Amino acid sequence: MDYTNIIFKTEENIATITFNRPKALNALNTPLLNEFSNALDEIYKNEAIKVLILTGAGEKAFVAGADITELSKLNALQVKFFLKKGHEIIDKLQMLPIPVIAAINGFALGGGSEIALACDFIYASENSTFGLPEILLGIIPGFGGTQRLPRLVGKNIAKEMIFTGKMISGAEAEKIGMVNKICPKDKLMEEVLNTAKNLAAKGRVALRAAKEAINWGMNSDLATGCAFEIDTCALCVASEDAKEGLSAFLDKRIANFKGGLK
Ligand code: CO8
Repeated sequence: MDYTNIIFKTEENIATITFNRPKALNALNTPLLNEFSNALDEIYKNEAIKVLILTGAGEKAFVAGADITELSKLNALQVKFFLKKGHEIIDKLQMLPIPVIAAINGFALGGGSEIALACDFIYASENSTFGLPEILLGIIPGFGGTQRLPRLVGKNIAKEMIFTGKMISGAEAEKIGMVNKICPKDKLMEEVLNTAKNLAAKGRVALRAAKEAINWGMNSDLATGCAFEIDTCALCVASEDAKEGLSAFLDKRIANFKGGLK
């Protein structure tokens, strides 16, 4: 597939998807969502890729939401299909078996915040702005915001953001636990890449297991989550990276993880 609404590149073992409609502040229209979905499928199939970074093209935005121009022409049934497509893609992003870091370089509004909420870490530049402003359009978040935001920051903070539609700075988003780290604008990608390289050097099986245990556990009760953790941790022990990690400790040397799937 040719990509025009996103830029998809892989350097060494780190993939980057850049949302690329800067004239519309990278708003999510159907062609962009199709390309994003296809790129995620490519990443699923490519075992060499160990970390994914998401960011936005241009100086102003990560993603300013779903494309309001496109949405305003749809009837309720068509909106339902559009939203279902969005949910399927964002679920696929969340379930990706590798770490995903959102590098927020400006506005992350509506669908932009909702994509970030499905990532594992959110790093944001000092000039970033977050918000779920759908209420100001007479609608509500439709790409998972009413579900993922309260799970991350708590029910009442999420309600305040969603009921008022207010925008908050990256620094405020960090304070409420939505953002992992705030970086100077010109250092954002450097910081994100440093973290991505750190993660890429870890055992792939263990990273995947940790991500699954946390994601599934957060959606279940404590006992179910702990039972899942026991099984997943035990399975990790069968991996070559675990053999390497455990024997490196006993040999008093630094582990050299190959990061394979065995
Ligand atoms: N969709 C389409 N175009 C957009 C969007 C968007 N979400 N955001 C910005 N643009 C376009 C503008 O129309 C403008 O285009 P043009 O130059 O052709 O007029 C261009 O991007 C630049 O934008 P502005 O001139 O507005 O830039 P400012 O710096 O003045 O303002 C803002 C930046 C504050 C980000 C402003 O553009 C804005 O408020 N954008 C909309 C943000 C928003 O409401 N996002 C939520 C969208 S809804 C959603 O994500 C989920 C919907 C699910 C339910 C759907 C049911 C129908």
